[in-house]
Amino acid sequence: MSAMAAVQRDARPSPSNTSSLIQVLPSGGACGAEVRGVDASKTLAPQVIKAVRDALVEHSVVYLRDQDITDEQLVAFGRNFGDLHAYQVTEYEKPAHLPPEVEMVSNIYIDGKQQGALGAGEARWHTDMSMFEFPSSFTFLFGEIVPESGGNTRFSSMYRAWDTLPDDLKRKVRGTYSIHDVAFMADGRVRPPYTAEDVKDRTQSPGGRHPVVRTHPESGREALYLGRIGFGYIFPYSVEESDTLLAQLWAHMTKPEFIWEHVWRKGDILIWDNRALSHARDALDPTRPRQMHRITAKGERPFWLGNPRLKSHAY
Ligand SMILES: O=C(O)CCC(=O)C(=O)O
Ligand SMILES: [Fe+2]
Repeated sequence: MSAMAAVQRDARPSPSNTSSLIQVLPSGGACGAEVRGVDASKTLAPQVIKAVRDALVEHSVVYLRDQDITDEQLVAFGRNFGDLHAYQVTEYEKPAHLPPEVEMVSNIYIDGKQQGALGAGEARWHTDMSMFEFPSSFTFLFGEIVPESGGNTRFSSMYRAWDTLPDDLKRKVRGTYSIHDVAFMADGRVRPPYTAEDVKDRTQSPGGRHPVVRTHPESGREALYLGRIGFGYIFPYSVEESDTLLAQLWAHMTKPEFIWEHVWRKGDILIWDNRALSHARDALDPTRPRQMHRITAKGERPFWLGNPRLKSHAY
């Protein structure tokens, strides 16, 4: 049996919340729920937005099926959950008609031009925008073009990962913080305008400095928080010790029992909470078009309430 066979996939639930406002159908896995009864293209009542947010905070990732939404409506929907980032993309030429807040994730090329980020490449385990001081809280992906199979998005619960971390590892990382590198691209090359000189000493690399165990600002729960698999440095260890620790942590964080996988349908809006999850996507079949519209909400600076020094951001 492959490791992935144990991953939870579909919602086969009985609704946990059948309030008249929305229905929430938990996946039964470590995270994930379907939310029914919401048309994201419409102006929503504050109670409905609160119910969706509550479901999101409880299940960390939720999806709405059968949505029919313009980019402007997607932006309006996203603004219910916080201020949105405006993108400065460099990877592809963004179509002029897109609002500044909307980015494309696409494996489609037209006249040799890439239509969106990532192409058909793999997105290895990561959390969004953590290379910045204020990473994104929520990411929204709207499935405009979805292949019949392939291109599932996987989520791993960082609450579960922290709760089940062996005590010796907990002792080693509780109260520490790490660098979430900004100067590397996902494929390991140095990201312009940074140079090899900027990343020579990994203990001084540019990027966000965040607690390895963070307190979720809404649930109050503790979660593991690392940037991108294969990168980073944990203070105050030596680079070698940090690499060993990071490898142990990522091996634990990506265990099948913490993972739920979203199988896409056209018209899905998937919303996830970067403060409680890591996520990944396999490489895509370049001959099967897949195109998503993406927005991200700005989050708070990550903190850990277990240590007043970290709480006051003194690091
Ligand atoms: O394409 C996907 O399924 C996810 C890509 C991703 O990591 C992101 O949009 O943040
Ligand atoms: Fe991502």
